[in-house]
Amino acid sequence: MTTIGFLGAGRMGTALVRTLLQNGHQVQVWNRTAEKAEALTAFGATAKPTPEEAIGGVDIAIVNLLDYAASDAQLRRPAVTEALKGNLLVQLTSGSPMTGRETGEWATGNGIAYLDGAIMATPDLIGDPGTLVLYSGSRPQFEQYQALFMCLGGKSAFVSEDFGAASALDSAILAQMWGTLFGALQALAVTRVEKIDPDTYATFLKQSQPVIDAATKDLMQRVRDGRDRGDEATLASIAAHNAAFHHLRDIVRDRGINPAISDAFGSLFEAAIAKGHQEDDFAMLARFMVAA
Ligand code: FVH
Repeated sequence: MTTIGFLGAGRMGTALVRTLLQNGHQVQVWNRTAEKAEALTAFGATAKPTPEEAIGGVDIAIVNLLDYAASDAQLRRPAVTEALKGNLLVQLTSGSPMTGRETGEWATGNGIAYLDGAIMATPDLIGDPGTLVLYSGSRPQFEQYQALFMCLGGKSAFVSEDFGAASALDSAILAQMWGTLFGALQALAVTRVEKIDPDTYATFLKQSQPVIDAATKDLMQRVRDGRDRGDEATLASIAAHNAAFHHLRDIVRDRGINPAISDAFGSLFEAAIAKGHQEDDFAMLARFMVAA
């Protein structure tokens, strides 16, 4: 089995280390607060007092710290960088596409193979067959250790050799999740001021979900294909959406709901209508999300 040097024993780091140990790998672990690394010895890990000792003589170094600032503060120390040379560094700290690319360039420049990862799960799901962890960077190294990566999440996948690709996908998927969560906050504010029982709302939402899912699928396909003009297959024009949106805006205004979320919706409708797109498809709003 593979010997792994692991930096980080927080909630996620602990879940990752325990899963690696359960799958027969040897893990040397360092954590800023040493007690958390020591706790992992009960599961077969070896606790190390410094990061350079944790990643010395291993096949793979895996990092899962709070952020890239914390990670860089360790990885860029000469003793740690030297210990990494000729090995594979797998970064499982959450980051942006920019930090992924910058770290990939730093690693490559120092003779370190690099994979930038994005964990699309909470610690309790690590090791499950349905768990997704995305990787980007060195394809040969992903393929060499694919079985190890798959033990952390059965749906794990290699995205591309662009070091930033995994984090870009992570942020896009999180954006769609936050859209749903903030939409739920808006909806529950309406149910609250209109004194609608939350469970009643949940029941009718579930019955409406196929309509929401179909509209989301149609939007994503239209944006992909550039079919954003109104056509015979348009489900609802911007004008139709905007007319219904104003009912929400009236509730927000009249019932004292925080307008932050509805203002965001309104700003996109107003921008598109100001440019004469009222009869175009909702997909036309995508043009107002990214400067041409
Ligand atoms: N928890 C989750 O569901 C998400 C799922 C998606 C991926 N994230 C990312 O994983 C990274 C770690 O998150 P976490 O939930 O494990 O966070 P904590 O339990 O707070 O552990 C943080 C570890 O980082 C160490 N640390 C913090 N600051 C420093 C520093 N300046 N120098 C060295 N180490 C530092 C901390 O050490 P300690 O406090 O125990 O001494 C923990 O080991 C994160 O990127 C999530 O976005 C998790």
